[in-house]
Amino acid sequence: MSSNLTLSREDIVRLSERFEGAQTRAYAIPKLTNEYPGMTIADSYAVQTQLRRRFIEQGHKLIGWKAGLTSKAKMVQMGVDVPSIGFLTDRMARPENSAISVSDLIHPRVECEVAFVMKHELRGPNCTAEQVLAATDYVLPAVEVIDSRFSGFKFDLESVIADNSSSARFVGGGRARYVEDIDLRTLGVVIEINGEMVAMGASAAVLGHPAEAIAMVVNILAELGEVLPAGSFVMSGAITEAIAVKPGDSVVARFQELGSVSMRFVE
Ligand code: OOG
Ligand code: MG
Repeated sequence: MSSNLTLSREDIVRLSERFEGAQTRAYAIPKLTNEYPGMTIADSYAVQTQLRRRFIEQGHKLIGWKAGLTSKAKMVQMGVDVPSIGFLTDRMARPENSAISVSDLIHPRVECEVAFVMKHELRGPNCTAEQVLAATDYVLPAVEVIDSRFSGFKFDLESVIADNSSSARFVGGGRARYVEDIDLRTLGVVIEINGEMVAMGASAAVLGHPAEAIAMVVNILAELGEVLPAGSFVMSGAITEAIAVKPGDSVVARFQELGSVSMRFVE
């Protein structure tokens, strides 16, 4: 992937600083391709990698990865037709049933996802869904709170990957299950906000089977020269479109077989 770089080392470092500022101080910036129309996906992952290194240097702990834009509903909503990945750190995690502040976010949206916890390391390329299932310790339901750093939540694939695929917060919870005990393809999910159903779907919406999304994460990691370590927490991508939230909103994501995940949003 590094062979397709068009940005200089200086540009990559400067852009990672731009994202760090926008994330930590919660302000929107124009999408990157306005300034760098010729940038490539390799450039985008180079900026994301630099951002990850900056956070790790500051003491953030890498706890896993996420797949993004893995369902038709998300691709249609965002106008992008290729999935992406992003990294997850300890600073993004929030406890189940907690109050999540929106004052340090720009325009948060919630998504419901199946999360995998790995018992064995996985390496690409050519990682398959079968290998993912064999390497999985258990799955659990999760809600991701995404927050694009781009104005109007508008972007293209190059821009969103550089922005760590809009990663902001996430909440894992519900009931953990072994993959052999459930059919991961047919899990129904419902999202409720303030008691009203706002979205619903089934897990096959994610690339036909959520384990396919984890295999994709492993194969993109291989292109970045990385492996997926044992113990990683990996989210497979939103099943339905993302739903905007505001202070006062109470969110419950109900998953068939996996229980529910709740949180509320405050100022
Ligand atoms: C990009 C991140 C998408 C998902 O689960 O599809 C994502 C975005 O839509 O802002 O996290
Ligand atoms: Mg997501």
